[in-house]
Amino acid sequence: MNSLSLFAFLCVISAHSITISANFAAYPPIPGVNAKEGCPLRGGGGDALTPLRREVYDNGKIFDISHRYAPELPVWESSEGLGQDFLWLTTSIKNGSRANNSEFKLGAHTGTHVDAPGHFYDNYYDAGFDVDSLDLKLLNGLALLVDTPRDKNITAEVMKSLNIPKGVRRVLFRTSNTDRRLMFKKEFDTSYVGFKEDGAKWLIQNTDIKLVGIDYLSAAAYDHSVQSHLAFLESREIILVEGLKLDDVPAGVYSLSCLPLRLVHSEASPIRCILIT
Ligand SMILES: *[C@@H]1O[C@H](CO)[C@@H](O)[C@H](O)[C@H]1NC(C)=O
Ligand SMILES: *[C@@H]1O[C@H](CO)[C@@H](O)[C@H](O)[C@H]1NC(C)=O
Ligand SMILES: CC(=O)N[C@H]1CO[C@H](CO)[C@@H](O)[C@@H]1O
Repeated sequence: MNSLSLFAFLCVISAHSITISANFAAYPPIPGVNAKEGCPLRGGGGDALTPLRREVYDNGKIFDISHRYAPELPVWESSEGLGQDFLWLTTSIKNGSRANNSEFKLGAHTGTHVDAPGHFYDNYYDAGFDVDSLDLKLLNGLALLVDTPRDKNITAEVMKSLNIPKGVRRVLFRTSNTDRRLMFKKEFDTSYVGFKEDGAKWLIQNTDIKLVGIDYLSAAAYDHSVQSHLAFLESREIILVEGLKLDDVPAGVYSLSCLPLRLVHSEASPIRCILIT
């Protein structure tokens, strides 16, 4: 028996005892507590001191669609990317402290993030329409991942051609930004694909979409940055999730879960999003 199958064997044993104690002790039976889930891989590391970093969990059951915060992450209108200095240790074990303690500093629109209505409307900003006021019911629920025509920005014509059925409330738009791996290039690229003003207006007038996800730093095309944001955010009903990582995820319907930080007074927040099949 190699060490991996021994480990799996021990997992089965301990999972059995979890089920048994769940039935007889203070806890009600916990659905889904089985050998696999009841025995986490000790932080994913196994015996080698190497963390497991994943994009996909459980053979495609969960897709992580947020980008990592790392120095190469592109930043709006910067050629330098996020750089090394956004995260640092304030006390460290190497310097004699009992623990490592880090601090970080990020623009609120860095990486995979969400926009609140206060982003482009100062009256909404003053009135407190911040990321803490965003509707978690909209940020979590059934979502459609669609591919847009690769040679175009998202115009009214493109929106029309996508034929997104009425009733669909959450759509993640995968564009050529994903093919071009723009979120993996530290130099900000203005030629990314996003919504033109007429595309944004068409979506608002002709669909029930209230959550718009996109695969680069802005839902709006660069040359319509202001116009498209104004259109999307005016009603305060539409949430923009930007900078999503949609690589290697089949198009289709998923259960989307997105959780922003409760940053009071902030018009944006980093957001962790996953798709569950
Ligand atoms: C460790 O101490 C050195 C020397 O005082 C200092 O330059 C460095 O910034 C410290 N680093 C951390 C992570 O505390
Ligand atoms: C999308 O619009 C940007 C300007 O905002 C432009 O640079 C880019 O070439 C356009 N992309 C396509 C595929 O038309
Ligand atoms: C456990 C842990 O996070 N250790 C880190 C403590 O800080 C040093 C740098 O001073 C890192 O190298 C360790 O990985």
